[in-house]
Amino acid sequence: MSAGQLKAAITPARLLDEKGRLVRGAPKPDVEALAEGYRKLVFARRLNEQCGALVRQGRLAVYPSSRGQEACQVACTSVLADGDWLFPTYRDTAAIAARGVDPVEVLTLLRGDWHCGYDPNVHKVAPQATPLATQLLHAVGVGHAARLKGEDTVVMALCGDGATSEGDFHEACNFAAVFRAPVVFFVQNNKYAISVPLARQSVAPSLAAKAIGYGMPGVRVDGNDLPALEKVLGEAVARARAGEGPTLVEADTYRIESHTNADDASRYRADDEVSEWLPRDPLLRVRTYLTAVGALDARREEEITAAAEEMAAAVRAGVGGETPVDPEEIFAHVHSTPTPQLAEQRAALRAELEFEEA
Ligand SMILES: Cc1ncc(C[n+]2csc(CCOP(=O)(O)OP(=O)(O)O)c2C)c(N)n1
Repeated sequence: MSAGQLKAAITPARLLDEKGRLVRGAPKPDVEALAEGYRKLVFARRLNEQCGALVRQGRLAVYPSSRGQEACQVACTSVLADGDWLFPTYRDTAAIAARGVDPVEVLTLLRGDWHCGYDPNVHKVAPQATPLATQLLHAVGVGHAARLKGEDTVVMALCGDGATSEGDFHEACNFAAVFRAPVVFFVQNNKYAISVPLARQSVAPSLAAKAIGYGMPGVRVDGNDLPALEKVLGEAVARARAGEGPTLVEADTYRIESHTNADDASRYRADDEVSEWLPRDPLLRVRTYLTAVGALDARREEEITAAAEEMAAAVRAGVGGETPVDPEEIFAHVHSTPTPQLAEQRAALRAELEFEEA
């Protein structure tokens, strides 16, 4: 890209305003596609709620909720073709489900199992990454390899605002830009990295502005506006597919709940701040718009709610049961020949378990 084509994106792109009205001059969204998007938003919200309940019941070890970020979760998958890849983080369970993976399979990892539950190759969804930004390098590798093989695969790589401070983020962006890898870096800027607010994370004019340094376009979009997200991400995907290289997209959104169930957000942010974001709810905005244009009525709303309830019941049934866990599995699948230290630890654990059983 020439220097002239690059400029810092600061004002987020928007199609629907906070009251669910089309912004002046915005193209009218395809109502059928938006209605389907709304169904997915309701499913994502219901999944977040259900997982929160399962954590409180001790059925899930941990759940990083994407409540408030559901439009990002839906949009980043709806713009992908079947053969494209998604590289999610621990917070992107709802995105993986929106991609079509059975939520029960997705939740295997968060139940504390050692494998990711679903087959990444079948769904073209990488395992959820917990180490920050590592997945971005893997995503670039997959995209670059596809390009070398002459395939038109696009890779959607997700991360949070905090992850943009990682070295891996820098390396991934730089490599992708230099080699024109077909990657969309999608940063869900939810304003916090656990307790670290954005202001302590970066003083760049925006996170999208970081793209300039790598020589790729950076776009900022309202992360609670589903049609705007689909437009911006869709354009980035088309660019990548056409061989024009990566794009950095920053979604301006907010993490409504705590980082996880193990965190108490009231210790580092004011309730007022959360209250300010609640009316910007991504579901409300689409619901208001669809209702106003006559594409959503009480009957359709009931049908969607009933289907989401069915999904939640299936999640409860699938995750609810006790699964026998073999504690020795922690030593498996690491080395083909265990190190002497691991063998010693395994023997010590076995002796302790036998002692407890006796
Ligand atoms: C390399 C690495 N360092 C630290 C952590 C601990 N950690 C887990 S989540 C998190 C905050 C990440 O914030 P952000 O990237 O904004 O994503 P969010 O959780 O808000 O979705 C941190 C520091 C980690 N998982 N990996």
